[in-house]
Amino acid sequence: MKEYKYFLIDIADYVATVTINNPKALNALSSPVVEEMISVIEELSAMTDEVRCVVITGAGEKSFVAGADIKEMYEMDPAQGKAYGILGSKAFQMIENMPQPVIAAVNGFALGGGCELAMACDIRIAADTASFAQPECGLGIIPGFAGTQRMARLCGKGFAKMMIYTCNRIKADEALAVGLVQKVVPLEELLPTAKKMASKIASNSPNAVKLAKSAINQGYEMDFVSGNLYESNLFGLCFANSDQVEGMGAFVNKGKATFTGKPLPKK
Ligand code: DAK
Repeated sequence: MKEYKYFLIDIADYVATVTINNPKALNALSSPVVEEMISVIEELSAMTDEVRCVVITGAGEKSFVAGADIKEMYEMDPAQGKAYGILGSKAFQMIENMPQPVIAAVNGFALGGGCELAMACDIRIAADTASFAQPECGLGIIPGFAGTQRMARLCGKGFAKMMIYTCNRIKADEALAVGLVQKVVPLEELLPTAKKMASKIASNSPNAVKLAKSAINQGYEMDFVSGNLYESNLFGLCFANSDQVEGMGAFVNKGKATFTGKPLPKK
């Protein structure tokens, strides 16, 4: 992989651990950080043979991501604001659509764009020290990296409105109660827990996991019947991949499946 100024990347046993490394600004997402993030996602998305699951976290013990860079935004004119919004939204959509699942290991503040980044990931695991907020309305803006959309979809409109209108910060246990995160663990157990979950995902068929991600993400935006049809089409595609033969063959022959995610040769 390329060398990055703001990202540390470790790849082992099919799991890529990506650490956002801008600790002086509590890992705030300045434009250079977001530009690098896009490049990191592009690289990892193309590495499906080596990477089957991604864990994303923040450097240090205090902050996952403290939001978009307020000092940078303070100086922006409308055109620059728009360009920044497009850049950030592109990065988050790329995370949502990358072939591998992404687990956010939320190690501290997940504020504004930080909470939005976590919501763009497939699964969120929080340290018990983590906190979440959308403070934008207190800064004269609204969430701009799809926070209004993803929070309402993940936790319901009432919760999203309460969080966004009040700018109140909530703790990890409250985030768990509303489904904003899926698990809360002590800080020292955060990365081991996230990596263990990532390894479990990586042990399954990468083709099936990729298609399941697409079925859930795309189908969620459709009416039920269309989503069900979309799922059926992807289900059919499973049978064009060696993982289906491997997985079912292992069951039939009482063995253990070793998945590659490779397509079957065309008949
Ligand atoms: N941006 C820039 N720098 C930040 C930052 C941020 N979001 N958060 C913290 N820092 C910097 C601080 O300025 C400080 O730097 P120095 O002053 O030492 O140079 C350093 O990080 C340490 O922070 P503190 O000294 O403040 O540390 P504390 O422990 O006292 O407080 C805190 C931690 C996280 C509670 C506090 O730093 C804080 O309230 N930070 C701001 C959190 C926040 O409001 N975040 C939301 C940002 S708004 C858009 C799309 C999306 C967005 C915007 C536009 N478009 C469509 C255009 C998203 C907006 C947001 O995310």
